[in-house]
Amino acid sequence: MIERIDCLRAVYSRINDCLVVTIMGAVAAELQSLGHRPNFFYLQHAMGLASSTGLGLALCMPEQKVVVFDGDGSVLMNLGGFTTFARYRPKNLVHVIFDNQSLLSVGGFPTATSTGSDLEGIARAAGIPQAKTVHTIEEFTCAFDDAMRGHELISIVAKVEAVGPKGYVTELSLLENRFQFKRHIEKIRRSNRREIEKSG
Ligand SMILES: Cc1ncc(C[n+]2csc(CCOP(=O)(O)OP(=O)(O)O)c2C)c(N)n1
Repeated sequence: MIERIDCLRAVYSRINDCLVVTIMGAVAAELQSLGHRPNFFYLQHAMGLASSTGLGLALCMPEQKVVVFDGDGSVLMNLGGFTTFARYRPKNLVHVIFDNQSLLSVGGFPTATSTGSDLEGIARAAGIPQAKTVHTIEEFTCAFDDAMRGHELISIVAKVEAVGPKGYVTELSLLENRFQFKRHIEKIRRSNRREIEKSG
């Protein structure tokens, strides 16, 4: 089975120009270990709501690609998120769920995907026909690249091992990340406004 860090490493160079939102814990620490950037926001505490944060950003900034790195436990906590995704279908949102079948960041308790619940099936039934499950780095990279090129909402469920970094606390504080991300969004908005003014 593949490891999430290898998936992140495989697509790290492709997420320079989008807004990236992650859940807290292992994913956030792994992405930061590859190198933090001002376009990355690691949502702390509000488990389940990275997808909703990504949806809000995608709807507010339709010209901007938004990538969410989610977890199975978080998604299971906010299953209604799929139905809201399906209702608004933002064309610029790429939803990646790393399904390690566990709440790894709090000790590894098994989630419902370990007993057969199928997140791709749930996403499809909620109204996201492009949902797909991947099992290899090649499949993951291919699905991610297609999603980044495409103009359709997609949820990619990557089946990964329940392994992560040794620690989840990083040097970047929540507030620092929050203000940096906000400034980054403001910069994009200013530059978009300038483009519109230039084109008359
Ligand atoms: C509302 C709420 N409940 C519980 C927690 C504690 N918590 C933090 S991370 C986490 C596990 C997240 O699991 P998953 O989304 O599967 O990601 P993984 O840790 O496996 O990468 C939990 C239970 C929280 N932060 N907020």
